[in-house]
Amino acid sequence: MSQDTINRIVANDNVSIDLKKLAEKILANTRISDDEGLMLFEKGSLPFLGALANYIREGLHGNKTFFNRNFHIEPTNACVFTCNFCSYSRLYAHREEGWELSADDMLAMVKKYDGQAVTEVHIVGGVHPKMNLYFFADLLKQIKAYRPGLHIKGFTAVELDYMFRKAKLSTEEGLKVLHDAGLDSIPGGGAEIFHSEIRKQISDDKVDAEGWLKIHEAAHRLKMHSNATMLYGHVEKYWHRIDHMSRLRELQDKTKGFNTFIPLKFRNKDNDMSNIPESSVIEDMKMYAVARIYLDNFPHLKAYWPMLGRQNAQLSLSFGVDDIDGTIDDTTKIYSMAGAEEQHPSMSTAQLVRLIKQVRRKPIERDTLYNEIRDYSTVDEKEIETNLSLN
Ligand code: V47
Ligand code: SF4
Repeated sequence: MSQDTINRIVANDNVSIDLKKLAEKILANTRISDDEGLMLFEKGSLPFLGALANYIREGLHGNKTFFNRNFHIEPTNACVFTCNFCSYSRLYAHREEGWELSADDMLAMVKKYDGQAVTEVHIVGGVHPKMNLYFFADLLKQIKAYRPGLHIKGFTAVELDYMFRKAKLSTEEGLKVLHDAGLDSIPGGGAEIFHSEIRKQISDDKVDAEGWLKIHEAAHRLKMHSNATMLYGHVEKYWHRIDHMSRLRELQDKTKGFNTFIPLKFRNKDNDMSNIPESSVIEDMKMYAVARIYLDNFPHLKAYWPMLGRQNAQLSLSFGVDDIDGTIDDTTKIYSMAGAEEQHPSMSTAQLVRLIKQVRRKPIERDTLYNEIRDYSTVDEKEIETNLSLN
């Protein structure tokens, strides 16, 4: 977007003086306050927010849009916790309705990708009382022994907190056991909404905000990177979202260990919050845009396509997003069970590349840490068709 277009949007008569002043601050790359973030949510129109978020996105990454080749392993959906928004877990007492994979099953899943250029495995699941720290440390060692180059991003702070408490280890000790066994980085799940007023209503019994942040801080101190999520669009107010992002921005100032922020849209099928309507696409795009503007110290903003759908993921690339996650290969059930349109989420590299090119962005394959593996913008359609249809 040209500077002229931005100026025109910002100078529009319908934009209040306060918003105009705020836009000038944002265009000068100055950090905005919590109150200003709230003003964006409450008063910013979609084109206004989109123009500003896109300005920041293009300043950071130009047209580059990142994706990776990955798959998930979900060890179990039995869970000792009872988050009201979760459509996926089965209480441990009813685990016959779910699955529990053995270490051999999970290693077999890794072996399925022999000869395929995947770079990351994402391991998360329910919190199972018998799958303890040492079970997972052993699994990590086996995966690393089999495929040393595969980046293992695994276990939300919720799973980690439970494992460490059960093993009677401190956060630092527990993380060290897993890191030494092969854990490379930590995904962003389990953050939900930090503020206790909302957390009590939606996920009362798992690790609290302080515990979640402490685990990510300890991981960053061990030089492990991590991501951060926020589950939005249910009972929270805009100010709870700002409070959530404020705590993340503060920790990021201290450690610089977060790679990407991932707003997760609440999906309402088959869970205890099914009476709550889902947010509109306009609200979703506003969420991305405000996140891009507010979180000035997060290098990346991800739209997780299995949750949002392909077309909305494309749209989000004009609202601050620079990353759409990966090939996935139909290996996650968290969102399909919660009602996402993608019932079997899987995209080949060619499909991801086309999706990004269709909206005139530059597809860049990355690894988990955003090292660039390949720029596909100049690869011709024929090669994409013949060589990239496989994962
Ligand atoms: O913490 C569960 C969310 C998260 C629902 O780090 C739901 O790269 C919407 O964190 N509606 C786990 N969301 C998944 C996760 C994640 C996903 C992709 C990439 C990364 C990353 C992390 O899924 C949970 C929770 O916030 N979730 N149920 C639901 N009904
Ligand atoms: Fe368990 Fe995670 Fe579902 Fe909560 S969101 S019930 S911790 S699987």
